[in-house]
Amino acid sequence: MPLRTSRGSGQGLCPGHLLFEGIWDEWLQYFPLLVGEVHALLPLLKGHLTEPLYPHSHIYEIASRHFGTKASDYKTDVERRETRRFIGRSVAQGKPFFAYVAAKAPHSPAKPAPRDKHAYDGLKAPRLPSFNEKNVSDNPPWIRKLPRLSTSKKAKIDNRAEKRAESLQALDDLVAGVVGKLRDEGVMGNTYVFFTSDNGWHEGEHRILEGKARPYEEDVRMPLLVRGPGVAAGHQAHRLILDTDFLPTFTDLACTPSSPCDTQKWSYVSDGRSLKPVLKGNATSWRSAILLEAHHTSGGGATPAYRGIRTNGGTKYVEYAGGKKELYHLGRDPQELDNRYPATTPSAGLVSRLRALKTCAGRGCRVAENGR
Ligand SMILES: [Ca+2]
Ligand SMILES: [Ca+2]
Repeated sequence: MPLRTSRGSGQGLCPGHLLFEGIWDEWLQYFPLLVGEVHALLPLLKGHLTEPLYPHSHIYEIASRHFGTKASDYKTDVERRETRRFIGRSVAQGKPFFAYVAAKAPHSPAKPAPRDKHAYDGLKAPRLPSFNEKNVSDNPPWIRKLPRLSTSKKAKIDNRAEKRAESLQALDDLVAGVVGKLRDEGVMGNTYVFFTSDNGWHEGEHRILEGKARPYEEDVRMPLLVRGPGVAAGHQAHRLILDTDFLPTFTDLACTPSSPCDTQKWSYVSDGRSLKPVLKGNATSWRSAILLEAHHTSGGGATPAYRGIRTNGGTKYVEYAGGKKELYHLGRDPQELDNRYPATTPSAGLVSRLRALKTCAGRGCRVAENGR
């Protein structure tokens, strides 16, 4: 269960060369850019561009290549083909390889591949108990002021859900193509495959039409699927995982005595921790709480900046800028329908632990997460 946090040095896994310098010597790297702005990396990195599924461009090291609008230029398909080519080339050269394949789908505009555009005609978004939440009298004012979803709003949500599901068909093809290539090349027994996402998404839950970056489970909880040597098939691990864990995990798995890494160049303390013991099923201790935080979130139900704690026991306590608070017990209220604050106040221990998490730095964050 990976959850997002941005606390600390901010050095997690990012699509750049710096953090992995000295480990891998060849890169397959995608930077989806608008045609005509291939060299305009800065605005992209600042998040000012939206990325269509096509036309698009990919940067191969420092060279770039434009793609058109033919069916075969569909972005997810290009990524599947190029990743397979990269794997084949790497295996032929007998080199270790790392492919960070960050597909755009199902992100907006969620345009399906032509072959898939009727795959889920009529699909509706999930109607979770929190969908179009009936009672928001317990919620903070920015949720309270959201009207119940109208018929046209629900239709908009459903239309997007249909397109998202359809755009994911090509992603299924990508996953099958990559795993199939690893198998065909005979390297599956020595390769780890991680499948996850970078954020959750609202589709009408808590009356929020769309969006992310709030402290609710819809926003912060994502699947994490891993296969590889020593990972037992079907094993499930219910641990608090953060995306900052990926960098230390990948380096831990890749840097072995027979394949050492030049880690002396690293001048930072990772915010995350290696998942290797969790993957192998032999973790003896693990973090028991994490920090949730975000700056002001715009969109439906604009949310002030917040910092919150989520424990492995299922308690979530959030403090917003301006003084509003939310407290949920996920064990008996997994949909977060019943904010217990202020009828129930958080324990002093929980409050002080949140304070420790939001003020920690470097190795101190590990202590705060462990709670001892
Ligand atoms: Ca359709
Ligand atoms: Ca409620």
